[in-house]
Amino acid sequence: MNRVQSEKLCAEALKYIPGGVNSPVRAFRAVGGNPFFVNRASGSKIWDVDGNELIDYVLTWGPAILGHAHPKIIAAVKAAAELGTSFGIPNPLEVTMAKLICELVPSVQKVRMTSSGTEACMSAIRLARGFTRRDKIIKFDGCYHGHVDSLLVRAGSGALTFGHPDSAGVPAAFTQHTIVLPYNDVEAVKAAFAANKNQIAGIIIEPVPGNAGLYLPKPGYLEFLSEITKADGALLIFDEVMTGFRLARGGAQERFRITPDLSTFGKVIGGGLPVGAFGGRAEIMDLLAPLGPVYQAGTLSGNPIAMAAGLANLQELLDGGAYCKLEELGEQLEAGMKDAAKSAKIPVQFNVCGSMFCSYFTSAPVHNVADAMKSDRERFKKFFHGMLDAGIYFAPSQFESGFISTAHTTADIEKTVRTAAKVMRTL
Ligand code: KE4
Repeated sequence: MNRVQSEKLCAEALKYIPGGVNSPVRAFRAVGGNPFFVNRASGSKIWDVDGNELIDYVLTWGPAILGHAHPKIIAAVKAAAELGTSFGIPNPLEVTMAKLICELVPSVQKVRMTSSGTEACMSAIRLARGFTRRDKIIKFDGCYHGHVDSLLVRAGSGALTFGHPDSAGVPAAFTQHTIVLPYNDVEAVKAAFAANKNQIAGIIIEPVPGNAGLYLPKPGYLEFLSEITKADGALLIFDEVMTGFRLARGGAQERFRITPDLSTFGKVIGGGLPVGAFGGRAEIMDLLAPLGPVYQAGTLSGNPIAMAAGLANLQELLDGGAYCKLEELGEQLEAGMKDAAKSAKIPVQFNVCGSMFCSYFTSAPVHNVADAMKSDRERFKKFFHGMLDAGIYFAPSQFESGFISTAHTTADIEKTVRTAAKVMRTL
């Protein structure tokens, strides 16, 4: 595949941007080679600067759930931009967005917008500590909640990809209150609470982890976390930045019928523009400034253009059969990828939850990051490039989730699984 222009841009970018990228996972370090550059996208397709068309299963890491450049989002952004790009003064769209999130997610009685998922998670942790007057936080290895100092401990996504799950530059003092446990391990959580009675402010968890590839909560695991936090007076924080409004209208908490105390959101609610949010019971949220003592702020929080894009995304998702279509496409991809692995006679664990998925090249099931680390990453690299050269873009790391949009067609999925069968035979 001709990537001359991308290579030129990459060389230029490396002069001015660390690693040539504004976010590490884009750098292809996990799969080798240089990233391609994109300047156009529509529906399920992206085009790189050399004109190569690709079926996109990264979808800007989740936000493009309707596919790229959806006409209703573009129109909403244009209309909002005509009226001004930012006011720093409350605007009506912030109220519309807050009301919609509260309607869709019953556990959220009040919500505060931010400009990223990192900010949302950082703020939710601070709020949980302010509400409980406790310091300790439990997170799970392989889960990623943005690049918050106190949570960059055995984190997933790029941190895991680059082998720095505990980032440099984070003083030990900043993580001394962070307890990291294996995901899907009930006994480990029981032991942590027993050893830290009435000291844990909360658990923050990706209900369906998508930052070490993708794996699912074991039956009863999320219910157990809800019970043990309630019993100890700790809060349960669902990080739904990736799963929110994707795995169901009300996110993973609707899909798995769990009521967390706080939730964080991002991606889908921004329709591709910079947005995050965190919300929960009013008695907790009302501790936030200007009402209460927990400070949190943001110049561009609730930005009118981001609100317009996010609202257009959500409203379109709610209007039609989007969620049924996402489930169907996920099932089609799952069936096809499993058949491809069988025909190629190589061990693949294809994990899927609705429209999120991941292929692990291993014969053993993957239920946590320790299992994920056993997968054959050399095979993953070859698979990634084989698919890319055939015009299909999967996430450039074993430790990321793939995404499907309502713009993906049956033909896209058929081409993908047909190609996968061919590429897997070369691995
Ligand atoms: P942002 O600060 O990147 O908007 O959100 C952080 C975040 C928080 N929680 C979860 C569950 C997330 O998945 C993320 C961000 N996801 C990554 C993809 N794995 C963003 C991609 C990137 O870092 O460039």
